[in-house]
Amino acid sequence: MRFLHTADWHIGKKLHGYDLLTEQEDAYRQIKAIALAEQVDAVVIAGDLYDRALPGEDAVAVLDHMLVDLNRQEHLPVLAISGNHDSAVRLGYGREWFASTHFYLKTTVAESLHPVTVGDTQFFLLPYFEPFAVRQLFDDPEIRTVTQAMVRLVTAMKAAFDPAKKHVLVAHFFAAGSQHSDSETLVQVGGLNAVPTDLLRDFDYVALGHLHRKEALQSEPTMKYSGSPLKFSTSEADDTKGVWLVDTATTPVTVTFKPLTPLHDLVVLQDSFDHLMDPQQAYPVTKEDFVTIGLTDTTPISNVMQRLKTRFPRIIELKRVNQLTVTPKVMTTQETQRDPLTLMGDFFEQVTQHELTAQQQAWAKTALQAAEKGAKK
Ligand SMILES: [Mn+2]
Repeated sequence: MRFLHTADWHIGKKLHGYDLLTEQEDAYRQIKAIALAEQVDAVVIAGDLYDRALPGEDAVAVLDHMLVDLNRQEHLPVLAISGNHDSAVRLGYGREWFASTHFYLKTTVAESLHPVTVGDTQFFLLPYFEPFAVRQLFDDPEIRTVTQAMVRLVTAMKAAFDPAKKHVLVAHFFAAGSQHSDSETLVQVGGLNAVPTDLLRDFDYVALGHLHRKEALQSEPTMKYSGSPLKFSTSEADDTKGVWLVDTATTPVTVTFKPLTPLHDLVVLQDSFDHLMDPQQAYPVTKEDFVTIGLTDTTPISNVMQRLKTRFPRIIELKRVNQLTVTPKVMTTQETQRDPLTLMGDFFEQVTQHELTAQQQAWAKTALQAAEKGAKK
């Protein structure tokens, strides 16, 4: 059989305040088009369907429409799990009815032990979990870490392996050795929560969600993060987002990447303020693209964000790339006793690498005089 592996849709997510529903709907249409063109037998969504445990009404309507379209209109089996951003209880509502149309949505660890079979493959659908859930399931107080929990879960899953079938694990966790990006919730990755990939060797493929870059886990050709369909942070600006197609007919399984084209891209521009504002300068962005700007200027610029937004309306981040790191110079007692205007001029020069202009000197003088007058009162 052939299936499509995607994850981390995060429906309802905002990018630095900008709504992404339009972009998410566009990405969904592309995913569906790939699923239909490639004649997949199932679509796997490895968690984080929503961005929040309590998604907004618009997000609920959008995801509902996507799932109805995929499963009821196109009759594609859908295999999904809850991620750490989803509420297992809220997302899991109705899942027993959904199964009647081959929409398998698993939100508890107990359900992961009963595989769903599609064609020649058994799918073990393991939602995001905390160790206590597995401790309760096996009634074993010794289970304290995610790794201990996985050892028990994998043993139980293997007991359900049909040797005539291929075996796929769908899960939402941090696999040891993976790299994270800025859009993932950091408390959930790394350290004690990392699952060693050695534990997962008996699966023919591991369809992971949680990390947002498909390159997050490089060392294992049959254990993959699909990554998110959209770029969710500046650290993902150079990524190509997409989905994996997995063919189970071969051993090992055959994995192919299918890219998605962003409706509105996330682009990093690095340049001086004057260049960025110059209408003669062309940049590879549209008015609707999300832009992170790295300003090369070292001098202060007033209303910089407001002015840049007249040219790039959807700025998500503004950074100074040549920010000077100033080490205050040690002054002699004599130097500290110089007049305030000279001291201010020296300081300004240290910080900006520019001398005060005549106009700035005049302003400084007026301000100092006013301050002195105030102090004497
Ligand atoms: Mn996620």
